[in-house]
Amino acid sequence: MITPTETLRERALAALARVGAAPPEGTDHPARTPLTGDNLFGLAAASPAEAEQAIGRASEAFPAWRATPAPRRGELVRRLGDLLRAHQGDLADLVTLEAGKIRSEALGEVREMIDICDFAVGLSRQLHGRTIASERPGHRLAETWHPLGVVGVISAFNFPCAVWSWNTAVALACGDTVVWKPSELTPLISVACHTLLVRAARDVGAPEQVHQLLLGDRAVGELLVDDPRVALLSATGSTRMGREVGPRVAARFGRGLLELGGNNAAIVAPSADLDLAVQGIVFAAAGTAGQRCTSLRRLLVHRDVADTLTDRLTAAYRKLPIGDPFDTNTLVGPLIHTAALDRMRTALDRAGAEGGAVLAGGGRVLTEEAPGAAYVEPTLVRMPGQTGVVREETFAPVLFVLTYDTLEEALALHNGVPQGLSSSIFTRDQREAEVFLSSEGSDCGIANVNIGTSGAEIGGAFGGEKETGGGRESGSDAWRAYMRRATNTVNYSNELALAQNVSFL
Ligand code: UN1
Repeated sequence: MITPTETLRERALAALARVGAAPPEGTDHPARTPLTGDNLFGLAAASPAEAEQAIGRASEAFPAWRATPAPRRGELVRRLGDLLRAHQGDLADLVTLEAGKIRSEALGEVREMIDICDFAVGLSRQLHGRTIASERPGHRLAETWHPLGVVGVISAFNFPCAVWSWNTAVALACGDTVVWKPSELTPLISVACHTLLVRAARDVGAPEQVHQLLLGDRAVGELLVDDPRVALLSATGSTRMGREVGPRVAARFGRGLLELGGNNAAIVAPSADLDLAVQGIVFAAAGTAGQRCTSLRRLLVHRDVADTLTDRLTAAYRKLPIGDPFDTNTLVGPLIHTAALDRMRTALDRAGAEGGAVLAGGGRVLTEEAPGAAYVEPTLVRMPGQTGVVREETFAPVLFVLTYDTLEEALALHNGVPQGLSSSIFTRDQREAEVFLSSEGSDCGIANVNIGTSGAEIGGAFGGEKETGGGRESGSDAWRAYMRRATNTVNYSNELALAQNVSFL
């Protein structure tokens, strides 16, 4: 049973009311749900003039925010974290309603927001630079980190609020102001998060203008991309989008932080603990209906264990409960829309033409109950090699299985795709694990051992290489992208000594 649209609408209204958001009104920006494929409400999109004004407000708010001591800025983020904690269930409802995530993953996404707020509060007391040994007597060489300006955040439907929070919690602690353009597919969760942030600002006496929300289509995003007042543009989405955005931001000497497509692989070595591998693989490949940037898309299995592993995976895939993500038994919710289903079918057709054999799944389900939605069976496809379709990212639960004989061959296949986000190896051989993590191993921004490719913690830096765009968000020292560095040379002697022993005058 799929929850009827009217019930979903009521659920959305109730969640919005509890977070204190105004009821949606408007016509030009639909809010829809992938659970049934129906529209829930109409919302108002920002006009180009309104978008300009919002960027203006964020820009005007910057000088005062920059001058606010960082630990005081952290108080805003702490309050935001408190409000996110208090509204976990409401926010998770909206994530499920708009992105189709199952309850535990929707709550997990909200948890990620709370975690990054905690992280950013601590960070607000740790924005430190280095002191460096000067080559001159009586000199001090140091670096200071300053707030950067307005940060534009463009986020995708699949992590409609966590990716915003990685950027926003860190940017606010760093003294930046934020303009957010969420995915057109997830406006309600964006309104809810914005409402809570505005409330947090009121509660702690911070200026509300430090955060601006812009609902709208591509044109609104383009304004952010091209506006010289936007010092950093952090964009999450497809490689195609990044190819357009990156050069445009660079052309105006803005900073870009890109988190683009992944084509993540796991290597399964002969020594792997197969119980653990099966669990890790199924979550990474079929979880979130294969719609994470970090979803597992390629499985490189040693020939000795290939049949055993594929048999076990096939059995596990056949048992996966697909359906209404509000049903606590469901593990696989819908794809975001029927266009995603079309792309999945095209990929499967191509795989067939390139010699692939479907081992499990591949079908569409619940077509009668929800004709406008796209519920699909996670699909396992055995491929004869790393053909064209395997080298591309298809944002759906399709896992291509390839076999290998030597680790060298596995690594060549592993790195032989244009993307470089996440990766993993299942092995009990320490030497193999270390090779995989070494400079000769995985070429990705994330490399794991005995755990799948998805589900990174916020404490590490998140992002990847090659066509994934090179950006790093979230934890570790990713905050540096949100600040500007000044190198300071201070002469506390009575002499003017020039560097490199230069003499003059
Ligand atoms: C994304 O899909 O854009 O590592 C982000 C993960 C999550 C974030 C994914 N923590 O799967």
